[in-house]
Amino acid sequence: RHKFWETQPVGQFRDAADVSLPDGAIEPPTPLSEVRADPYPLPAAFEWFTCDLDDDALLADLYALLAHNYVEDDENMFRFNYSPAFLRWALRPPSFFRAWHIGVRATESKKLVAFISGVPARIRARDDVVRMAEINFLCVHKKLRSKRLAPVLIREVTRRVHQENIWQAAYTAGVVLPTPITTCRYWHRSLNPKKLIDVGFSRLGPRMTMSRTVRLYKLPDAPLTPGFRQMELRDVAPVTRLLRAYLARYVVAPDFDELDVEHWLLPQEDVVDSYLVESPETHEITDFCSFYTLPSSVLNNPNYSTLKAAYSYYNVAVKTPLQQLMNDALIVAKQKNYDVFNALDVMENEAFLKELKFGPGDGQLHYYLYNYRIRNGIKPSELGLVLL
Ligand code: NHW
Ligand code: EN5
Repeated sequence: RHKFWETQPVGQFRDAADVSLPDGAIEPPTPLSEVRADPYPLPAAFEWFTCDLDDDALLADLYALLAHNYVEDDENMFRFNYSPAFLRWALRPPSFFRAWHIGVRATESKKLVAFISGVPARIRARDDVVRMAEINFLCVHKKLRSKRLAPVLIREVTRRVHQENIWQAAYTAGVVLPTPITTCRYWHRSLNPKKLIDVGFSRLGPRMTMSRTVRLYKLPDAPLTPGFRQMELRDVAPVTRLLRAYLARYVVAPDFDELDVEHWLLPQEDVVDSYLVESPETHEITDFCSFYTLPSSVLNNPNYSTLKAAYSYYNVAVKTPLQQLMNDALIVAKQKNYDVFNALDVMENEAFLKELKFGPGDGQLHYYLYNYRIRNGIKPSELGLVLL
């Protein structure tokens, strides 16, 4: 059934019932001298190409490949439209490897036709902090689909990760592969309901009029929590402490240090937004919330070409109730003109989704680990990891 995935060190469906298999690495590392030294062969007329994201022309080519060929919903109405600035942010965290930004181009025309990337991360599974690669942006041009190019890209990124003496990876996908550690649901909170209905992202509920719908999703003009403000560089240390203490509760979560927090959470316009609550009395940082910006192209609509979406990222509520904190996140997203606020049912998110008028989407997100077994998997609420 899975000609490629059956050959890989991932949980196999047939082993699902086997309780004797231990948690942890599925296969041991091999000596670095045994890691294949040269790239896997590509079909004739294509060549490997390590992408330099400092190069604005290359970044524009990568942006265009993804904007036209990356992930769509099941009815092909929307396609993710990651911005160039977002891609640069996502692909250049602390200690990134340039060799993990892997393009395939047509030898003759030099046109970029496929891509896969990895970035390094420390991810904790139970009490085991593991150096991993986070794999993302796997994309093959629509005209080259179903030619078994994806397995070649995956083998090549695996080889380059192994060359750095890293033997595990984390990735997410909308499709079922062997074997998810957990399966999450997307939830959506309308901020601009009229536009969402006009583009077919949502529907008018039964016995609802447009004006009742607009009223249902109305939000205050400004955040309600005293001391709610944007995160700044000076907040990196307290936010890191807050986040580390919080993520310690989850079975699988990133192990963030201050450099990671500065990179992943310091606000960057139209890329990532972070807010915190600073106690007006003690000036202590008590709570934190964040979202990233990932618009979708609206396919085949005469009136609109793009949807502006915010995606819930890492949130920590200690003193402020989580519901109130996330309501403020919705309010600032609305102020900034987002059309919809999306969230997965990970971490404690179930505790605010219904109350804040999120509705379940038609998409799922499956989480995977490569060469790392977690017996019986985990629940979405035990997952403290959000990938972009
Ligand atoms: S998920 C988003 C993936 N991208 C898209 O969906 C974009 C639109 N689609 C495409 O570009 C986030 C193509 O359809 C792709 C497949 C390229 C998806 N993950 O070339 P063939 C990520 O980026 C398997 C993994 O003929 P294609 C995460 C499929 O099951 N495998 O198909 C990426 C089959 O194998 P099987 C996927 O449609 C994680 C084989 O590919 C997959 O022309 C990568 C068919 O290949 C997916 N999303 O191209 C793994 N989709 O065994 C990282 C299909 O079933 C692993 N397949 O026969 C870790 C590596 C690092 C380890 C380090 C130690
Ligand atoms: C790698 N990092 O299916 C990610 N999105 O629900 C790769 N649905 O937007 C994998 N189909 O439900 C990504 N509206 C996998 C996800 C791929 C994209 C995807 C889903 C997630 C989505 C929307 C639009 C559906 C259009 C038709 C959806 C309903 C919203 C409604 C709002 C009001 C309250 C009820 C829900």
